[in-house]
Amino acid sequence: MPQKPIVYDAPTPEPRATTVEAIQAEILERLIYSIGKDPIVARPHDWLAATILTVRDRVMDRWMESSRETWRSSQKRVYYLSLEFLIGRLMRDAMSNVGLIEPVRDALKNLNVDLGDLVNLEPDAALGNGGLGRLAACFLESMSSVKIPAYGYGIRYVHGLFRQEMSEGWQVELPEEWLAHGNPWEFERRESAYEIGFGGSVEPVIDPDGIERQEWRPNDHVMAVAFDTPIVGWRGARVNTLRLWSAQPIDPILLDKFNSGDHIGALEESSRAEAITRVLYPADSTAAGQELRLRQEFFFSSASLQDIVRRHLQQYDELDSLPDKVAIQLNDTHPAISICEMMRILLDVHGLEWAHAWKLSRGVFGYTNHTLLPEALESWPVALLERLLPRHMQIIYAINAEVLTEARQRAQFTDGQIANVSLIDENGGRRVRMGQLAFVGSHSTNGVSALHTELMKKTVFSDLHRLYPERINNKTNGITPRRWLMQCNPGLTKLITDRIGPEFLDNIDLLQGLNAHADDQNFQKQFAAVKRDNKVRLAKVIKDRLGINVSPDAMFDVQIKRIHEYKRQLLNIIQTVAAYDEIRAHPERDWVPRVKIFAGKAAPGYWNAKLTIKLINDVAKTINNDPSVRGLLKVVFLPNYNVSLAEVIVPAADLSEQISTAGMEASGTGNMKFMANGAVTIGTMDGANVEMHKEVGDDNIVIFGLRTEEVNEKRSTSEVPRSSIDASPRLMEALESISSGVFSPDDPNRYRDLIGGLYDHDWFMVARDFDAYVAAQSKVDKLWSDPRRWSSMAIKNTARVGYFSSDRTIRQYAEDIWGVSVPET
Ligand code: B1H
Repeated sequence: MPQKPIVYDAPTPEPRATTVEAIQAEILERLIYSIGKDPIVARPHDWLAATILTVRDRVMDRWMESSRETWRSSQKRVYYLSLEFLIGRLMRDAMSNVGLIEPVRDALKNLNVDLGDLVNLEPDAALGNGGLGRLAACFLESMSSVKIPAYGYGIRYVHGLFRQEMSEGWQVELPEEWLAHGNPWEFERRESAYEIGFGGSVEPVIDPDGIERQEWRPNDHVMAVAFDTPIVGWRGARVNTLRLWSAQPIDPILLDKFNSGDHIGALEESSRAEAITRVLYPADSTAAGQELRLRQEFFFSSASLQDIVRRHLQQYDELDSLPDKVAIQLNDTHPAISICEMMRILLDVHGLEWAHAWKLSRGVFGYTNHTLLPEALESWPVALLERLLPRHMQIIYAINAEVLTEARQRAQFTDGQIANVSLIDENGGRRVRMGQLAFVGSHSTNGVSALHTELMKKTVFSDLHRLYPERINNKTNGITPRRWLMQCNPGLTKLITDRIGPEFLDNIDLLQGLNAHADDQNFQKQFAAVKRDNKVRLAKVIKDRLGINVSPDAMFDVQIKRIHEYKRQLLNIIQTVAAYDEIRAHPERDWVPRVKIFAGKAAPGYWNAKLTIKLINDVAKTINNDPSVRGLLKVVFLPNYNVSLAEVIVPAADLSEQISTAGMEASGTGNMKFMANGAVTIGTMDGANVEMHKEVGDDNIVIFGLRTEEVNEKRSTSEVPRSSIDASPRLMEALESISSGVFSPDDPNRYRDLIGGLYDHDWFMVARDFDAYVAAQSKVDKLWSDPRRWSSMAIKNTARVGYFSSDRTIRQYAEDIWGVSVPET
């Protein structure tokens, strides 16, 4: 029953006061009346919940106002569909964006509670693996900050990304429990629940007006229930909604079974339904491939699409305006089945003609590609789709027929080209390629850095690009400067404010004003002092968690990210071993003291990644306990890398390691966070590093290694890696020591195969980039030895980070893809 919201301007209660007294009173009130705890016995988690509820109240007015405004002015809405939102903690972010940090701190102090302790108690919402999920979280914050009416749609996983523990240097995965103490941020919306079907059959039916339609009759259903979280923008510009779906059984207890005495069997449906949203797949840059994953993808796509169409009809009562009022961005192909679901809703539920539905649908969708790695390109067996989503499979065939006819007739494609653009991969078992589906079903397909976008045109999507030459466009990634500068680095934020004024807080491009101070000795000293404070803070974390002493005067050389062969943690650790050998061989030289800091999780089934973690820990143990290095070199692996740990490590980094094999990292976003916080990058010409190099200039970044074309050339010719190993005594010695068991005396063969791979094929060019990397590291040492030079570089990195703000990225999406006008700041 479509129903209009009647009252736009109903009187609302006064917004909550933000004085210390009012906040203090409300925290107490919440503690007693919402949490049900006497302040005398309240535990830290109770105080946290009461504080979050108090902060949340101060976001509510803006939240409602924001959605009213969207209704009232009939603005276009943007929907960001993502299987991952790697949000981290929300409380400090929300308080900071609405200017409540000081009053809340004081209010809590009067209650004898420390705000910092509470902030650290909040669990990370780790509903994502890495860059792709974190990008979605930065985008949500930026869409609110630049005042775009937007919704994030995703899954409310009961268990986010696994917790990583170390057992004798090996990764052990434990379940993550972010909801264990409840989640005070969310609102359950039982009224926003949709039925999601699976399986069954498709039957032709005749309309009242005599037209034949297809009707899907699923034989399996679950409910999708919405949970909403407010996402507040900078200075409360706008509050948008993150709507996460939770799967629940339609019939929680199968009464027939229950009554016949089968009490466990009666709960079967409940467990089966709830399985869908139980856990995040922990694979970064690899397609998961299991049926449950496809169920997750369809479950959240269908719920989101039903919700979007319902909201649109409620306001506009017709569908022709969909592309004018709705933009849906697909975060990679994980939600690509949405395209078929949209078509099904338009065709089967609303009776539109194919051509009409296709035009509307394509007008609505945009697709972002995040990787070209073959193992990450999703494809599903035709047989599986036919069984689980028979109607959607029919629609895929119909879309394919249309595309292939067009390719043949308009573009005169050859058989080879037809095979490339087809949605069906015929090699080795027929499979549906989700990238091709997302591309043809959207009016825009974008890459996430300039280099990556060019590679899209040349490789995976070359023929589709020929067929639709206007469709591919670039939107270089960005990060939110609120979380990744202002909140995580208050010391630096204050220093910058004192120097160039507070205007940069609202216009990040004004950081450019720091260029003029980059060579000012006094400013350099202050900048270095802030960095040192952050390093002291990190050194304490390292001491507390690992018992390792590191000196804040050493260079903090940091590589933190998912562990993956293409990211080349192996290159870094082999260079560390080579440096260790050199220090011992020439103790008299003037070595630059370094702390090599690593952190990151490996996908549970990714053996080489897990072995790399063990190798880092083995090397760490040997080096850290060897008195002959005299503390000149330390190696640290910090367990359980997550957003909150990144917020402590990034501000303390001197050197940022961005050393992926050229052509393999689509963009990277960690690189930008380090840049904002005044670290110097050592990196390859890959992903967004290329654009960072352009922004800071060759003098303020250390670039090394093979370029993309050279990597391709080496891979395609039979050039063997062995020659680069033979030509480099340093490399040979390091490899020999690792593979002969110097670091693993308990199991001397542990690293034989891992290192052996470098001699055989060396797909990731570790051996072939080694000497260049060592030379680049020596250059880093030289630069470090001139503190004025180093400070100048560091300051210029911060000064020039403006382009990598996700506000800029979002403005470009809005203008070029979504057709949404963004108000000037
Ligand atoms: C990125 C992924 C990814 N690209 C499959 N692709 C996944 C692929 O669970 N899965 O099936 C999960 C994640 N993640 C990253 O996206 C890129 O590697 C980064 O270079 C990029 O910065 C980031 C954001 O665009």
